[in-house]
Amino acid sequence: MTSQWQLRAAFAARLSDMYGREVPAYTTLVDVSREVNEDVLRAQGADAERLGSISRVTAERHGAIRVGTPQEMQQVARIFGALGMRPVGFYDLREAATSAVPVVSTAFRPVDGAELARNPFRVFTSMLTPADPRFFDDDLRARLTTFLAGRELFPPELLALADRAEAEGELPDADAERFLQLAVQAFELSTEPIDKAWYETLERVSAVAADIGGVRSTHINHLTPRVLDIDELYRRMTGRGIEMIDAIQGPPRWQGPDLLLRQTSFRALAEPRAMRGTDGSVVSGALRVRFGEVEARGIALTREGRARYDRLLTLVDEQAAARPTADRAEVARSVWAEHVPATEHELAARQLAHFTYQVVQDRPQDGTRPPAGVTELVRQGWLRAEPIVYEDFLPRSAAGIFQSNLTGEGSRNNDRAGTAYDIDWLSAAIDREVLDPFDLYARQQDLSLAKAARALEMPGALG
Ligand code: OOG
Ligand code: NI
Repeated sequence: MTSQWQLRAAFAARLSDMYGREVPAYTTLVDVSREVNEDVLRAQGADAERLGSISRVTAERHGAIRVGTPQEMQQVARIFGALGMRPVGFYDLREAATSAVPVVSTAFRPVDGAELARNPFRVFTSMLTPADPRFFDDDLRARLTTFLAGRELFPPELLALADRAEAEGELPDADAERFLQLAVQAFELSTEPIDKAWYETLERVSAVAADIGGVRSTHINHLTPRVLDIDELYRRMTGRGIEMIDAIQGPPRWQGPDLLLRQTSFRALAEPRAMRGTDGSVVSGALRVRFGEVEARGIALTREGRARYDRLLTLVDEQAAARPTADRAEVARSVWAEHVPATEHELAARQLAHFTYQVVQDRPQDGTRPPAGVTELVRQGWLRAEPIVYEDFLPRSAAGIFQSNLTGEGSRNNDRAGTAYDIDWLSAAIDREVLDPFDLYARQQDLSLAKAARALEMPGALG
């Protein structure tokens, strides 16, 4: 029998092999990430593993895929459900982007600590929003909807195996093998000729819309390794002559602990794709849609911490706009130094970031009673705080990554009102609850505190 986590690990590994064959520069990115991680480990020792063991970090990947309809999203949810991955978070990239990125997204990932430790594979999954009149007029919407309704991304055999794996928690080895083959195949780049006129019609609205709705299949857009020093990675990739996007998205490099998520990518590469012209002839064309992204993960922020992060982004925007010659990263660094506590201890005490708490086993046992309150318990050596790693994504960074890899701005008509989508809409559309990431981190923290309170025989909740 092959269990869900084994399916997940095998799927991630095979997807990586497949993507490495399709996009050789990805293999370079993985190699450079591994070299950087080894160097950081050598330089920092155990500190380098504070946010995850080196074996987890080395194996860690997130993928990105894009689909066209709620039905397709629901099928994706079944396939990832088979791998023990649940939808977490709702990202509205239409609002986070200034150019035309007509998608809303979620991420499928394991949610349980033990499952994340076994294999943390996650997939950022975006769905096109044809109903949004800011991007699509009635005629184009009708054509797009018909086109999407007429394609099949995932064969029924794959979905049936997925449902079984989800319901039973495992698959017999032969079925697991079949499931993995079909699942990986579903995300390969298709060689079927693309209808050039249709693709270009959509491209005028949005390159993302064309990538999703201009073809009859889906594909993995990128597969992202995790690196312990993303600034160093950026330098080394540039040194190898690989063209990176302009910036590292997310928090700036600074003196304090790594927070949330920092991401960057190499620019989308031209890939040969067969194109069919209006006269029916097939020619070899090229499209730039797939890129190579890399990320560094930090500590999960609380709702309050995240609200502060969002406010600081706005503050950095304002200050950078007021000082057009200043380097944005420098501006961000000084804003952070001023507004973000620079130690884990302070972040915890001010409830800006999430931690789990363990009772210190070798604390002095002289019969004294523990003090009240988590901060004091940590300060006086009763509890140890371990940071919880951020397992999710950031809408503004995601929009930045999308935009820096688009060939054109596309078009959007901001005079029209957008169609509203939210986490509840998405839950209903895919027929399963899209989980709130903040709740997941809070639950993990609260469980550890409840356990600590029991161990210390402290009645009532800590926190
Ligand atoms: C997704 C872009 C966002 C991330 O890691 O934030 C993303 C896409 O290009 O489909 O991958
Ligand atoms: Ni990504």
